[in-house]
Amino acid sequence: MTSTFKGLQHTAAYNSLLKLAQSPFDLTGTGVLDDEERWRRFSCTMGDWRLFYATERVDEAVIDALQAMADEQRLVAQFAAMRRGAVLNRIEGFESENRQVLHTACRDLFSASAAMAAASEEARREMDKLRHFLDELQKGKLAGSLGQPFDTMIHIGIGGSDLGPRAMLEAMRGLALSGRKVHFIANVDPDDTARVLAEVNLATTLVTVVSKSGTTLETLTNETLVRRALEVAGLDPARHCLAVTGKGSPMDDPGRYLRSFYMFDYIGGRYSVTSMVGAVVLGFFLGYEQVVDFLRGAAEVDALAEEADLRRNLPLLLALLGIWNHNFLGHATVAILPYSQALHRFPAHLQQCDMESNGKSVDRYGRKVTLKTGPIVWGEPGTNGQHAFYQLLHQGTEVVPAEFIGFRRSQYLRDGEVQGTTSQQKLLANLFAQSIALAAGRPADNPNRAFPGNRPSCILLAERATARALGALLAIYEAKIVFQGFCWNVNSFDQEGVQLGKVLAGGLLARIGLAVEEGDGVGKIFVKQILG
Ligand code: G6Q
Repeated sequence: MTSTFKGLQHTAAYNSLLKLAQSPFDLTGTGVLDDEERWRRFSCTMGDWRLFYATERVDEAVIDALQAMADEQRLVAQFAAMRRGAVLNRIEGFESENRQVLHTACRDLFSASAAMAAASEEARREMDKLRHFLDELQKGKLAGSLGQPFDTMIHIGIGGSDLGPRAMLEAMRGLALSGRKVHFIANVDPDDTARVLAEVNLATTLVTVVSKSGTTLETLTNETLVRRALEVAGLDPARHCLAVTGKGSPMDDPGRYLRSFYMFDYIGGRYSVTSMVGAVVLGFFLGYEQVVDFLRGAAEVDALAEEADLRRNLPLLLALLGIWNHNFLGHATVAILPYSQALHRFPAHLQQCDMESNGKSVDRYGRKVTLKTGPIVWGEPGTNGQHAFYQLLHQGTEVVPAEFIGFRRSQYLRDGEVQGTTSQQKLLANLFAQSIALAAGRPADNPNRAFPGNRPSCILLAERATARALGALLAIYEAKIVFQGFCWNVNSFDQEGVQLGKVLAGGLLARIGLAVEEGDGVGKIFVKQILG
């Protein structure tokens, strides 16, 4: 079989990198981290964001070899082809989704010539519908079925239809329109719905049901529960519910909804934040202009990620530093550590986006991979994490590469000096000190108080958590994940493991009814032992 794409182990640079990994750069050396030139050289700016990677175990030779690997694998060319509509969601020679990958088109609305004009045109149409809808809301032209204006939104969706929109909405709470409230329901646990219903006034609530497939058990169940609650409250669900779904899905039934918005089969769920999946709830909460800024930030990164020079392409750099840590230095996980309360759900979004994309064992030709693919991604906001799992980061036997994320200024711009410093200064001092301490370590005669150092990390820094900076951050990570998938030569855009979960639960539920009468093995155990 002739393979257009090759995994990194088939590149000439792979062997150079293996050799370099035998004696990686020593960060514990005297003066290494005081060297301003090292900090300047190992940093990269893209739009609102600056990446500092002086605290990674790299030198110029490693970066040169990573560049050679990127060139050999044509990583940037593949990214550019993705933006222009190449059918990359496929496994060659086997049945697969066989689709284009065009989440970038959702935000390619700002340049004169979009990379994929037809898809951007569809995105533009949905954005126009959204603007019109938000305008009507703002002007009080839309009201609930008892005539009261809407001030609350319940967003129902799960997985890609929940995590990204929720992470980004949480990240922008400080920018919300006054008086607007948003709640999320994802879990099929009835307590998730009950908790939200107990908190809202349904007469002033819009319910956005988000499901690309329009068939997801959790979402349809929660929609039904909320519709029933609306009816019990004497309200007409068709005047309170909005749909965001795929064209032609079972939910594409405009008569049942006040408005229907669409996303398209070339947008994967976990990459759908900048489609209507995220835009409707963000628009309600923040207003249309902030959504435009958010998309603009993402679009800027998408265009800049076509830069071939690794040292000037931030997401590519982040991706290849990750490959260096994972495949060459052998670290199994990566911690995402935002020193920002606004980003408290961002690690959860990346868990999905990264692990669902690159948690794969066969390559794009269906062959078993021979190298480790996606790492385990986890994290929590600092400084909270410092009082919890950082013990393991500093002294555990598992070395965990860390990606710190921070902002120079707070989002609310409300801060106060306590004991001579502001909270923002304390927050950033902690971020910086942790990165340095992990890298430099600290020798001590008492082995229990010694810190080995040489634990790699990098820092992503922006001025403030604005809509544009957050759109850019989202796109940086989406592109990082895509570049890594290209590097491992896996299809980062399907999710058979998730599909399996959907089928498994459905199958078991269908058997409950039959279980007792027909003596069905697993069904019977479930009914007797689990349901009780
Ligand atoms: C994302 C996955 C998955 C999906 C959910 C919800 O990439 O495909 O997390 O988003 O299973 O699917 P629906 O949007 O179709 O309800």
